[in-house]
Formats: sequence, structure tokens, C-alpha cells
Amino acid sequence: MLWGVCCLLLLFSTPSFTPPNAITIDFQPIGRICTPNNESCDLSVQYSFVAESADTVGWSVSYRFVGAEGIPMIDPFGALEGEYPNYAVTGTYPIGDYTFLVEVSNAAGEEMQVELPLEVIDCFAPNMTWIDTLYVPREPIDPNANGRPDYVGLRIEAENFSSTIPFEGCFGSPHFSITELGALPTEVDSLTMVCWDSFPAHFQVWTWDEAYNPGALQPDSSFGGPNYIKREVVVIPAGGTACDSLPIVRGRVATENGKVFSGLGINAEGDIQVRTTTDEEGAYLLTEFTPEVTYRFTVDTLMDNPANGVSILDVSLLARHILNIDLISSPYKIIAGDVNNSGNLTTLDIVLIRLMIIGELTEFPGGTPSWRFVPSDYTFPPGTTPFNPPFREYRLLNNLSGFNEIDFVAIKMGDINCSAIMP
Ligand SMILES: [Ca+2]
Ligand SMILES: [Ca+2]
Ligand SMILES: [Ca+2]
Repeated sequence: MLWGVCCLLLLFSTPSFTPPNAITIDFQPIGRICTPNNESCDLSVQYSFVAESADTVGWSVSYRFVGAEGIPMIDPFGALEGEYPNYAVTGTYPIGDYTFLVEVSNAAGEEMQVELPLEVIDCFAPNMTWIDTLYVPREPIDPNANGRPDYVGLRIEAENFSSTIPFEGCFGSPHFSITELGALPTEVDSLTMVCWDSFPAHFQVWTWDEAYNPGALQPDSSFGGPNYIKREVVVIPAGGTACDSLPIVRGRVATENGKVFSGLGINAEGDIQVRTTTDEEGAYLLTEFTPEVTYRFTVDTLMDNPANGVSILDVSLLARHILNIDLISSPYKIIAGDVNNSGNLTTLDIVLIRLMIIGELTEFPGGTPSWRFVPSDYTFPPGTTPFNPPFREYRLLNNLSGFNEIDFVAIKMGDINCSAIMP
């Protein structure tokens, strides 16, 4: 620490040069300096130094300018002013890093050189007039740009939070980004919200220049980089397209005991076919419907791994039900037991499940899939049989409009106690 202080003192104290040269040059280094304001991209500088000698016969003071290329040249921005012994390099310098190479000599052949450092920097973030609360009309949004809008929502551009034409700074127009509150900035400068997001919605908007300001505290807490401002803003929907003018169908697929079914294809057929798959939470969202058209919703048929979750425990539960010892009350479990697709539970179902357990069957007969899916709002007839009338594995929505929800209950065939591992 002491060493550091000592060296800084050496660097920044007034340099003093003594014999063998009889010429001395004294100056206060300017070093790093900001342009005076956001509208100025250059700085008036008077860089003073004092050059003296006991012998001033043939006295010569000159300097060369060294810019980013590192080549000494005639100063394009300024000139030497003053007279013995007080001199100054005076000019108007754009943002950049410079050195003035001062050379002093006399007829006696004495010479002295010093370097005057100058770094002109932009220290100002883009300035503009902020709009803190933006009222945004709702509009049909077509994220995949296939010409069929998916839902009604709000399109938000970060630069819309500025009411002034973006300031042309020293480095051109500023860039914008928009993030969640408390998040670090990203390259994202616009976002889309949907009708069912919660409002008013709060965001952070950032504006950046392209300067390199060594003193600028960056969002990641480091120093050095562009100048920026961050502002908290609010988005409120206002008018435009009605939220329910584009139909939406959402839902979730899970077993009777709540195990979610992800990666499952969900289909809707009407004037067109739309399709999606369930996410990690077993949820799906279907859009792009034509309003007022009737659609039929189904789930993909799955034939894979029919032995999944099928064990002797299921045989026991089914046997007790068939023998009237312990009736299965859940219609979903009764459906699971009908592995031959006969519309009733018999000892044949038990035989087939046993064959599946010992590996003698690769699939259940009668076109029975591995999984069946029943809309969760399907009402089974009273009593113990869900087979008469036959249960539904699809859901119709007539003259589709607005927001709708269709959940499906996933049933693993042969697995009465719901022990199957979710695919
Ligand atoms: Ca679309
Ligand atoms: Ca059966
Ligand atoms: Ca089981």
C-alpha cells in the first residue's frame, strides 16, 4: 500500500528535471478528463508547461502530437502558444487518448523531452425525456409470423419510453434494453406481453452509449465501459383489440394422482389442425384457431412400453374387484383394468396383465394403447362402469371463442394403483 502511494506520488507530482541537462520542463499532467457535457464530443484544452534554462541562446521549444496510431505528427487539433518560460499546447481535442511530445533545446546542444498525457473521455449517459408509464394498445400477436395471430397482447419497444428523438451522442444513437426489475441488462430491446399477464407491469429500461468511460460503474459492479442510465417504468394496457377476440385453449395432462405428463402431443381439428406438446409441468397452450369454428381436441395415441407400472399388485387389486371383495371406485382405475378393450373387467384382463408381467405379451390386444386420456370434465355415468355409454377420449368445443381450458386425465393401462413411471 505504501509502495503504491509512493509511486502514485512520483507519477503525479510535478516532474522536475535537473542536470546533466541544464534545461528543465515542469508541468501538471492533465491525464483523464471528461468532455464538458453530453452535447460536446470534444474538449478545449490548455496544456501548460514551464521550460527553462540558464542558457537560452538558440532556444527552441516544439512538440509533436501522438494519437491512437502512436506516430508523432503535427498536431491536427492544436498549436503551441506562450513565450519563455511559460508555454501551453492549446486546442480542441475529440474523445481519445493522446500524448504531446515536447522537445526543448538550445544552441549549446542541451536537449530535454517530456510527454504530456491527455485522455479525453465521454462520461455522460445518453440523455432523453423519459416516459415512466406507457399505455400500450392491445393487438393480435403472431410470434411465429405465419399469418395466423396466436393471441392478443402488447408489443413493447424499450425506446418507446423516451419521448424525445433518441439523442445522437458522440458515438451515434444510444441503444436500449428492457429487463425484469432487478435483472442485469441483456441485448433484448423489445418484448411481448399477453392479455393474461398481470398489469400494471414493471420493467427496467436501460439506455447505453458506445463510449469507453474507465470510470463508469457497470451493472456487474465492475468499472470501465459504456455510460448508461437505468429507469424503472410501468406498462398499462389501453384499448385496442379485445383480449378474448382470439380463442385460446389451455390445459394440463396428469394422472389421477397428479403425476404430470410432459412432452405429450395435443391436437385440435377443425377448419385447420393445430398441435402442440405439453411442457415440463404437463401444461399446454393452443392458439391460431379461427373464431366461431368447432374443434375436436385429442391426445396422441401412445403404444410404447405397455408393461410400465404393471405388477402383481395390480393383478391383486383387479381380482378383488372382479370377485366383489373390494370394489374399485375410480372410473379411471376401472378403465386401466380393461386391457383387452372389451368394455368390461373380467378374468381375461387378469390373465393378460399376468402375461404382460412375465413378458409373454408385447402389447395389450384389441388395439389397446399404453395410455388413455379422458377429458377431466367428462362426467361418468352413475355406478361402477365407465363403459356404458363409452367414455370419451376427446373433447369438442363448439363455436370456439375466448379462453378455454381442457385438462386430460392420463390412464396407464393395466396399472390400477398408478405406479407407472411418467414417460
Ligand atoms: Ca402464428
Ligand atoms: Ca376387459
Ligand atoms: Ca401398478
